Amino acid sequence: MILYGTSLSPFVRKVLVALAEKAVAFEHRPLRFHDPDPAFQAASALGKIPAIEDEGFRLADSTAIVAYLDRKQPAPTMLPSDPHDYARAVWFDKFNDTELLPKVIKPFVHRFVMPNLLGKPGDEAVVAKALDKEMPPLFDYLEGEIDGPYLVGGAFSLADISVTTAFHNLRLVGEGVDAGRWPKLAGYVAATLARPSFVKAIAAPTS
Ligand SMILES: N[C@@H](CCC(=O)N[C@@H](CS)C(=O)NCC(=O)O)C(=O)O
Repeated sequence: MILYGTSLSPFVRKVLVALAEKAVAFEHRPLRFHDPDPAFQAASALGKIPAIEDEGFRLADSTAIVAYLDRKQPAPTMLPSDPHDYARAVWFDKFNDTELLPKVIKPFVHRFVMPNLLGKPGDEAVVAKALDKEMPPLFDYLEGEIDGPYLVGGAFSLADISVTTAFHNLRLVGEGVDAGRWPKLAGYVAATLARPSFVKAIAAPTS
């Protein structure tokens, strides 16, 4: 299996963590989104990362790839079988991709991606608004959902991968969860980022 995408991407990191949890062997091509590489373009119609090619099967989208991996290599599962747990894992993945990550990633985009990769200045006003106004209600919600080391079903799952992935990018630009205000979330994020699969995913090549 070939995985396309730099490990700096929180979406690529979702796949890297699932691969590590399942101990699946793969070749990593850590390119950026919209890379002109023809094999990558064939795997990702929209030029987004991550994408995979597995013996001729091509797929882009982190959630779809983790679902594919879960059927191909079921143990340990990232998608619980209990109906309630399964549905909540899908919800937390969607919550991250549509609500949490778009806000949590803003400091990384404005302090790292724009100045370092796009040659444009970042906007600290956007960062301040994200930190002070946009993230707190989402952190409040998560603080109320956390009751132990895992979000769903008493085991590590896609819910934990998704909800945690962008916090590494936040950490890279010197921000994080205020442990005084959100103690459960701060502890949960720190413990999940320290999990061996996350440590391995974070250490994967960025370019
Ligand atoms: N829904 C996709 C989103 C992937 C995505 O947006 N990746 C970013 C990099 S972190 C990207 O490729 N952006 C380029 C673009 O949106 O054109 C997934 O879960 O994989």
